[in-house]
Amino acid sequence: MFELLNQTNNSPRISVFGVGGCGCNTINQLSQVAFNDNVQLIAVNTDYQSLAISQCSTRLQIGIETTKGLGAGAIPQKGYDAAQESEPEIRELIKLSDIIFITGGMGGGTGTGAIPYMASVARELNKPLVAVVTTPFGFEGNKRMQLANTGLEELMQQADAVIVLPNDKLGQMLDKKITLVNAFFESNRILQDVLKGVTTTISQSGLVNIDLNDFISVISHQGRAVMGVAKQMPNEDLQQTICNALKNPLLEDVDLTQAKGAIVSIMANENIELSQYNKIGETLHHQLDPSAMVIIGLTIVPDLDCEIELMVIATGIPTTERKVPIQSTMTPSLELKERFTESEILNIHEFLNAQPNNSVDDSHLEYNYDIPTYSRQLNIN
Ligand SMILES: Nc1nc2c(ncn2[C@@H]2O[C@H](COP(=O)(O)OP(=O)(O)OP(=O)(O)O)[C@@H](O)[C@H]2O)c(=O)[nH]1
Ligand SMILES: [Mg+2]
Repeated sequence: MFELLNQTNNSPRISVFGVGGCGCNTINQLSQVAFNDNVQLIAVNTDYQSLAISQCSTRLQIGIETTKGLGAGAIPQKGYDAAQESEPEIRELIKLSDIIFITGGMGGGTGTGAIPYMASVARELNKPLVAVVTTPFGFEGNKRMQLANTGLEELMQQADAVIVLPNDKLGQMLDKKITLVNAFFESNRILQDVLKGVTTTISQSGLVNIDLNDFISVISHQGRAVMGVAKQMPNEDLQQTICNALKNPLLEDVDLTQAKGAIVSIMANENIELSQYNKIGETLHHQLDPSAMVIIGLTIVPDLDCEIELMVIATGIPTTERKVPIQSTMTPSLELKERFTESEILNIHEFLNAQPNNSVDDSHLEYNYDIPTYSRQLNIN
């Protein structure tokens, strides 16, 4: 005789940390979207003012002693110290999570310093972590780019998968007259779409199920990663849809043929054909490293607004950076401390003044955007 056991809700808990001004903007944007109860959004900042306007219910002010409620002044060392000061709270939040997404901008103080530190805590606690970070616009200056690169290098040593969104791509790929706020909105939306895909995939039981361990297996291929979502409309080419999901033009250019793993979530109505399902697998195998581990899940959604919707995360794309063993979170890397001691004050006034007039409607932005401090002073919003 068998008896079905009562099952408690044991869907994985997904925590999304938005760190610094950029990270909090993303979290504010995500707060407007309905995720299921297993997703927790957490705004993390040194800057009290930015947290005060955040619409996220879980907010963590880090480094109260270190920055006295101000930002980290584009000094990553301060962001690092702030995270270290608040390690007990960070640790508690991470312990409660099964999967962690961490997002923010590299090049400022808080995100650049705190994100690698937080990733090191997650690593120590053995929690899978995907970092989604921006790199600065070229006009923000070489020094800022250098700080961003150093932060990114440090992050690569701590995080499982690192997805990079170069802000310069926003200028290249989007309408030249787009407002700064709308451009940020587009970049932050990539994480929004993928989160939606990941939560649907992992927390619902699909026809072909993907569970937490599948996710961990793919994510643990350390390195750069890409992610994306694409829809196939009637009469559209399925292969093209797969390419669209894999090659979002706002992501950094990576060599997909070296990707060592991919997780693919397919949503389709009940008419999906076996040949379509096969084609997705085959196309991915052709695009990635031949030895790549590809896990494909399928969820039947009867009222889908397209033929097929795909969410892909491809991982394990090598970079030239050397991986080093994790540092104990209690003994910060001296090397990192030294690298983050200098910073220049950013001056992009001239650039912003040279921008074309805003012509794109931004009325969909119902939340307060934390415009980076440099432009806040100029009252650009
Ligand atoms: N794509 C995108 N990039 C952003 C956004 N906000 C800021 N940035 C970028 O992120 C970088 C870091 O800026 P912030 O996130 O404001 O810096 P911070 O981490 O708060 O650092 P401090 O203010 O110095 O403590 C900037 O140089 C911008 O390139 C955003 O909403 N979207
Ligand atoms: Mg800030």
